[in-house]
Amino acid sequence: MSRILPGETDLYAITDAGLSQGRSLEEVAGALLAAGIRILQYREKKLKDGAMLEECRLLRRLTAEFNACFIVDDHVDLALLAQADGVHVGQEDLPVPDVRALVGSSMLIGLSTHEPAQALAAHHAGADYIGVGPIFATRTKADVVAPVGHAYLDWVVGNLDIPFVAIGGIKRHNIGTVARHGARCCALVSEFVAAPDIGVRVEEVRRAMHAGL
Ligand code: 3NM
Repeated sequence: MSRILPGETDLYAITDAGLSQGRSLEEVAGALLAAGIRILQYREKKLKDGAMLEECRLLRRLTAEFNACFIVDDHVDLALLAQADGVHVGQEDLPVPDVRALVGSSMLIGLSTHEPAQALAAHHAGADYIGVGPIFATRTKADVVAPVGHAYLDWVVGNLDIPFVAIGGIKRHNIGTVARHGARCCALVSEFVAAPDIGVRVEEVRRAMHAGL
């Protein structure tokens, strides 16, 4: 089990079966972890619960081999059953205090936020970290709010002391500006899982982030 927070590591990867170019979850996750990704989130919107539980257990085994942190999106029950390190919820999912009542104190809870009021509420409710986004336009998440650009990110950097991960439309070519605005951890979906060579892509993204390109 590895409780690693955004900010303790620079990149946060999220799975997406539909964008993975026909590769298996095991292949994609294995490539991400071998490339040094330390936080991996399982995000799956189509499968039934039984199939998702099997995939969560697979990812739990893989992340444990790499001492990486394993987070499950949305599904508190699957996070508990697969002994994940954390669960990530959205604004319309179960409220953070109720999730805490279910998962206890040792499991991380992440909450997606899109504006200052939501970030403050997340902090007060006891979220361990927040998602800050979408920084740029993204087609990966259905029904996502309009991009918040850097304005909301700047507000979080200037006003809150809570671990956070910037997300939404982040790519090799723009991650440098996100880093320059104070994001110490960025989450990427399509840029990683759709890459022809995931290991090479993670290296390129990391280099661009730290160069502030
Ligand atoms: N959450 P990509 S944006 C899962 O703003 C998710 O809360 C967002 O995918 C938020 O890196 C997003 O492919 C999708 O743009 C990000």
